[in-house]
Amino acid sequence: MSSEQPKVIVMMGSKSDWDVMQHAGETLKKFGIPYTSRALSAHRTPAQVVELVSNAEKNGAEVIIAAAGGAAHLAGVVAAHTILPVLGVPMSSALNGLDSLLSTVQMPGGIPVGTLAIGKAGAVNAALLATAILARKDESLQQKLRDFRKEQQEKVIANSELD
Ligand code: RP5
Repeated sequence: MSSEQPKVIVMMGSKSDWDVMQHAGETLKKFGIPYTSRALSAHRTPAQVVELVSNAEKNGAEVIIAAAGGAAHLAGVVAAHTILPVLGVPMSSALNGLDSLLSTVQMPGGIPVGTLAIGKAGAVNAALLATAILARKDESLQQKLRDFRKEQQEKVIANSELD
């Protein structure tokens, strides 16, 4: 979490998701984006989820990332209570995250959840997508995204010879 007003809220259904979701936080930090992270569950703490999400817009948040595993309804519940873009990250589970993926991605038409990959890749990509959304009205963030892509490309090229 940073001291500035959070632009991104990183929510997850349980503290046990943090090992993976910290990668979303680290990625947002890399881009200098103020965020807050909260472990709140759609079924264990429904009132707290609704309170946080329904005040998010007026508190200055612009994107919400919501991660959950198993019967993963957190992202859908979050999306039901805000018009902010909601990015869902399925957590690994007893069924290797397939249940989480389907629960998160299969939103009936009308309330969208932009769903990313299961686990760490999804956590990182949710943060990158949140960055891209914020970058639409922030040129310095656009440049940071370009620099990030260039660095990534250079690393792959530098290590492309395998034998
Ligand atoms: C979900 O159940 C959480 O998002 C987590 O992925 C999973 C297991 O939670 P714990 O039992 O570890 O708290 O609600």
